[in-house]
Amino acid sequence: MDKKLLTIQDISCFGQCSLTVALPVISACGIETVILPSAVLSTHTAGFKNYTFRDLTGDIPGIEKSWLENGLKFDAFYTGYVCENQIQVILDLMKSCAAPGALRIVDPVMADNGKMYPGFGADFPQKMRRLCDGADYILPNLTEAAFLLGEECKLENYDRNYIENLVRKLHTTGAKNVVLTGVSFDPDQVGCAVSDGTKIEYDFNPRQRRCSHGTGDLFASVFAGALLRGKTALQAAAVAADMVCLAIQATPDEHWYGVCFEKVIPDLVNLLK
Ligand code: PXL
Repeated sequence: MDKKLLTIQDISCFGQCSLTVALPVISACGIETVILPSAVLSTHTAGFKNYTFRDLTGDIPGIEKSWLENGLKFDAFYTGYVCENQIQVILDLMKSCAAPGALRIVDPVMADNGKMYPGFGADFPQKMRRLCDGADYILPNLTEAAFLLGEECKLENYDRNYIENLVRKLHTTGAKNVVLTGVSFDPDQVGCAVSDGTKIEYDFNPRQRRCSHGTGDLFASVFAGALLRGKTALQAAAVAADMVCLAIQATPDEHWYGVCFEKVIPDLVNLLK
């Protein structure tokens, strides 16, 4: 049987992030993608006003029961933006609905550019650590990494030593492999550090002319899809980073709320051939 991946993150109806990116992208990788919405929002929370927010925590146990009664199990789980009080129900579901050897990929979505996203309390990073514990892969950006470790966030003027220490400390969450994003030792290059707990490898791309919302979700979705297609972690991270660059390049300047990943889905299919 082909592998099935379950992704758990919000539906931001408008905004090109979370599930509206993960479902098309992982599907384009040729992987059957099952979704579990953690919440439904009218838009994402970065730059829109008056967004609606419905937390779906209460629906999860019933969905889990229905899946179990139908014998549905998953070969991989990929979690993204989840709600404050949802960690335990997600851990329970990942246990009960796991096929033997199921993989856990956790993108600890909660912060960027030194700041927590709106709506998350100061203790959310501690809760997120529980999701990281036992994960096969975690994919924090530099801000999320510092928050997970309860440290001050350093976004510039750091060296290789700082990054490699950060990566080593991230393994103390209980994560087996760490992919740290947004790493830069040269103003013209940005990339990621990939660690299996014994060695740290890097992948770099030219820095794009601007940052864009939703690139973390695009990176994690491509990474998950490529990994399930049999790529190594470093190869999957490299494909994911290439896709982020292509998507930014395909996005007009006035398109402020996300990246036009739709236009580069053919490139993704080619990169995975
Ligand atoms: O892209 C991460 C993300 C996901 N979901 C929601 C968000 C954000 C970032 O702001 O607001 C609802």
